[in-house]
Amino acid sequence: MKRIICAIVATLLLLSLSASFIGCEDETVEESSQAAESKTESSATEESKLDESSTVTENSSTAESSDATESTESSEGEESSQPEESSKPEESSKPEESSQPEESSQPEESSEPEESSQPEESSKPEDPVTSIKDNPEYANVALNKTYTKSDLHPNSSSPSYPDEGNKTMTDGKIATGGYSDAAFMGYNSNTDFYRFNGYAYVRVDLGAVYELDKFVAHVATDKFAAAGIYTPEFVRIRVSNDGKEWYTAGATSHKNTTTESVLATTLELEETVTARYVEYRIVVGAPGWAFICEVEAFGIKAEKAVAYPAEDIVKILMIGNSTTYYFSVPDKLTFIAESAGLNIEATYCTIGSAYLSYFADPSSVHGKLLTEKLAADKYDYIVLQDNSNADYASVKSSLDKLIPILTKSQPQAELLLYERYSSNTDPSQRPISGKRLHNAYVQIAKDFNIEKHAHVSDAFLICYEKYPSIELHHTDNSHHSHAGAYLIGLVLASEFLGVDIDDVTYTAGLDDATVKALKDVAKIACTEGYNFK
Ligand SMILES: [Ca+2]
Repeated sequence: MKRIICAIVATLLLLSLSASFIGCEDETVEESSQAAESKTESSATEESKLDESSTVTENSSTAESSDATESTESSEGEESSQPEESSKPEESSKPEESSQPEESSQPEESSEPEESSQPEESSKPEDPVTSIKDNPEYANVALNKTYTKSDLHPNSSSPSYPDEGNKTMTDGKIATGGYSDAAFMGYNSNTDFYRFNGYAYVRVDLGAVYELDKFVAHVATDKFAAAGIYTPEFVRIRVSNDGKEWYTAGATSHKNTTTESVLATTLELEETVTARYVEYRIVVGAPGWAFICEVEAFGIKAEKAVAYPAEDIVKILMIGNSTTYYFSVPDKLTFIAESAGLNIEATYCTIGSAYLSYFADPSSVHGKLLTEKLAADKYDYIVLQDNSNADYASVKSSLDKLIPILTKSQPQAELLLYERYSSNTDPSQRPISGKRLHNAYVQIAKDFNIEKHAHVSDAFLICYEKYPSIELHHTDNSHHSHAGAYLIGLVLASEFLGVDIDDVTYTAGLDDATVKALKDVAKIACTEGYNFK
């Protein structure tokens, strides 16, 4: 009590002393709020977009048809019709980011006796002095710079949402109208590039090396969910001084909204990085469209390029189909592992409907994709996930061909089995096909001496029984949902990487009760497993 009174007195004293410094706080506040939140007065144009909205819906339904994969088990369509799935991206995972810079300018922080026992507090007051934000040159240095990008549209029937003269992303114009505002560019999770890689990208050449501390992408929100347009789950920011060596600076976060048209998903760094090139990897929310109208990078001219910190990173290659890329399972795994203190990088090698045998044929699209991914990096782990129609004999015959290719190219990599869930659209059949899948993967693990085997089929079966209200399947009633992807990520993180599920703070924007239930399910699946009758 005495300490608190002392602290208050000290604070009051300090407040009066430091009143003259308060002005400098405004600058910081201004920085963080310059997100340029939408002006929603559009709507006049809204009707004229009806035709466009049908284009969007059309395209998003074609999205599925190529996933015909689990043909007998899955039905196609409507990736885009579930607005609520993606309505809570991981804002909760990094709430403190945007508020951190200001802390240091609050005078009372340093005056409280108990604060001084925390070593990091005492170093904070220096930040504003060294911050590049204080430099009068500090600005969005991506403005009007050139860029390259991944493909925008899934097929030729979709002429909408183009890039206007390859300038839309950096022309300073932020959409203020509906989703047909020409300021938007559209990315769709059904493009080949997206499905093979798990992201779409915009790569800006700043023209010179800059010192940067903040990255923003202005994106359309779930306000347009009915048209199949969703807020991206996040944008991963990668930077490079030379266009060859890349460094992952982090991922953006935001508070989702359904009332505003546009939000600024933002990454703010505590330590600056230098870069000439900035890559924005857009990871869509619900499968469907993501609309972007501007990317920004804030900083000042750098005197010289500074080498990136050495990354102690676990690299994982994930080979499979939509059961891996749907709702970005590799990214869910990454965030789950990162929140528990592991630094991992998960690379997609995925094509809708693929069987593992397809990847063993070097002349096929699948085989070429695998060859490219194997040549690109050295992986610590390679995850194998087969089509749900592949029975034990089929998986075994695929792996007889595929494993020699993998071990020849990546002798250091440990193979891991992702025991996939049943994608049967008839819930009453899932225990039967779930058991079949479980048994097949157990036998495969023995045959090929694969030690780590993620019991995802077990987890789904446990969840259906213990928490029937949690919807693990998407609106097609076949693929997994956003919550399903989170559960898969938990099981993979625990069984592949040894992550303690209790240490996981990432929530994927799911509510507390759902996160608690899914963690409970994952723990049971990874220890006892499902009680197959
Ligand atoms: Ca723009």
